[in-house]
Amino acid sequence: MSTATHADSDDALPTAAQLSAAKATHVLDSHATRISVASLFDDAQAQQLPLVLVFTRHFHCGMCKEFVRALAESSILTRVELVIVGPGEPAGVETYKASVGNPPFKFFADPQLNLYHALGVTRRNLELGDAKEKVGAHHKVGLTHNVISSVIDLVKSGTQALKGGDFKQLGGEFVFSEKGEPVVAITGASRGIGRACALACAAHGATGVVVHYLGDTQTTAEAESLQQELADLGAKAVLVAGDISDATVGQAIADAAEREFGRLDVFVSNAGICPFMGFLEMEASTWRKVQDVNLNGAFFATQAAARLMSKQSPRGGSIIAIASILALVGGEFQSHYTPTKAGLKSMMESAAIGLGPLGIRCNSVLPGTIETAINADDLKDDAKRQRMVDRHPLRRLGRPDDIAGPVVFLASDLAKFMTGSSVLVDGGCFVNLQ
Ligand code: RM4
Repeated sequence: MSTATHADSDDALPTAAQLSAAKATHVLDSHATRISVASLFDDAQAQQLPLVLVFTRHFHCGMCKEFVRALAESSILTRVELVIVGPGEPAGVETYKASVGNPPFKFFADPQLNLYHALGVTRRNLELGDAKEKVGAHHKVGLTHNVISSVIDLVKSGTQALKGGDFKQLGGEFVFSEKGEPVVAITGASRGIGRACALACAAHGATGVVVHYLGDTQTTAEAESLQQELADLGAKAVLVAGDISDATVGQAIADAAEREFGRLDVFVSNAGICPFMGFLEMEASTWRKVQDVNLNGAFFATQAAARLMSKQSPRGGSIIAIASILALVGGEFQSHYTPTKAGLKSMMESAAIGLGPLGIRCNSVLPGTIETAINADDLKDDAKRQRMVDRHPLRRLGRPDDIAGPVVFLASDLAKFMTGSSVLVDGGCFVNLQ
């Protein structure tokens, strides 16, 4: 697995916390008007361009001017939203801009160095003083073109990244890659499919995970051990306990993502129960409980996640509901459960319509028979188990990890044109009629 390098130097990737700190700062235009850095991200996103911030050492620094002039001459212009930030006073902005040939970039002053400090741009740019022999590598003319080609490479790869002494690429299209820092929240994540998804997301680059779990003794112990496993993979996990049927728990999950990581990129609605029971024996309380956890709870948590995704900057995200093959077919002892799974699939289809224009994709995964605690009792019946195995062309039942891959795919930008879809992951069980 690869993790993002954390930013205690100019060469490192910015952390999610640094990005959110940066968005809370302001820079000044030449009229000394305060411009929020968050709005710079929004503007770039509206144009579907990555935002590249170029930090100058001084507005009067000759080498920085050369670097900016070289950027102006390169083909980078059409592919990024370029913003030059200098540590001087706003009065110097126009003079500086003229001295580099008035390129069509945005120029801002950051006299208090708030944005510099938020992103950790200090080492070469600010702390070296003016002594010529200490001037950083980025000031050497020969490197300017290398830096520009690295910017172009980054832009082509679509990754969020920070590299080199003088530029920070901080936005653009969200890519779930080793260089990104996606934040994921998963309900019912302490065990089974939810746990496998959390681990797979961390293994594929997520550095922040909100782990929701019920909160009894067993799931608490599971969540704590998952937190450790995620830490070993380089991801920070925040634990949120509670019954998902309570709408405040769904809100607490979104709040934890916002508080701890500044955003939420991927939400996996996974929590669900299935106390197997015949249709004639079904008690009203059991029927209601299953609707409350599997469908009502999923709705409230998904809505809270979507509200956060719709207001964050850059906006958007990917929502994945773990439904079931039983959204499509029946289960003799699952007449309470199958409507909730059909409901989840349907909910993603409807949510996809309203949330698509906000950059939020909504899809469902339909697992087949995956061996977890939910069906352990049911599968103790050897004859039934064998019958189920035989129906699978792949000749085995599923494992939680079988579902994690398709979830990571849907979470990632590889699935960027998928919304409102449902992906059946069942080892071929569904199609095996005769
Ligand atoms: C799954 C699948 C399994 C069933 C569980 C409870 O969605 O249908 O076969 O046992 O639900």
